[in-house]
Amino acid sequence: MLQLFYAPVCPFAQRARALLEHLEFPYVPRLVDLEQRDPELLQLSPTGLVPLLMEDGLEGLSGGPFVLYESAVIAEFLIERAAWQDAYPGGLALRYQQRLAMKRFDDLLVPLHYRSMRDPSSLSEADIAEIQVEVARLAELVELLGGHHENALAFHVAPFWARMSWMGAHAPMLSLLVESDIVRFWMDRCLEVPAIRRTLPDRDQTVQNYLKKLAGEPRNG
Ligand SMILES: N[C@@H](CCC(=O)N[C@@H](CS)C(=O)NCC(=O)O)C(=O)O
Repeated sequence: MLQLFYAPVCPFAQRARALLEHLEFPYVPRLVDLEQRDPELLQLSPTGLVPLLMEDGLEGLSGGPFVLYESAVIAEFLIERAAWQDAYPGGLALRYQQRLAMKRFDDLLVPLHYRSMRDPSSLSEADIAEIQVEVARLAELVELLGGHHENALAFHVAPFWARMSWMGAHAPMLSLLVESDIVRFWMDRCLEVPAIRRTLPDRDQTVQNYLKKLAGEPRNG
């Protein structure tokens, strides 16, 4: 049986939870309080982060339980296990452009999003130019996919898009993403996928959490 350690507020964890639901895997949800260091999670994962997926029907390393952490890896595991054919629509080139966009989303856009929420003035001209290149590539990709929005790329970005749009003016990255109508409309449609919509956290509580966290953090910390 699969078990998922998650926190509703966490967009990375939502990726895994929404995929579990979309692909109709039976699983045990294990709610984690991010304010407390969960001893079981810390024992299972070297990062101590959510999401963490555990499967007691598979063998882990060193005779331990089979665990996966890192949302992108968990997503690949679930996609492969469900043999989800539509996860990456298109031919070879298009499939790998989607994977590349997902990697750039995590490596570039997500860190800059968090950093710019903490300190909007930290976004340099070079950062903005880099973001704009990725947004333009994403728009092109969405067009090539004919707007298809029930795929791995959608589950990857939609949890962040929801939270970012809820944060409004507190999320400087938002204004760069909405420069592309194609990207904005597509991301809004991704939020209509039932498993993504169902696994969204409470909006007001999430915004309050972020604001509290931002107020408590040093601006360049
Ligand atoms: N790269 C990781 C990031 C996961 C992550 O940052 N999770 C955060 C919540 S959104 C967490 O568990 N934070 C708990 C902590 O820092 O103690 C992934 O993709 O799964």
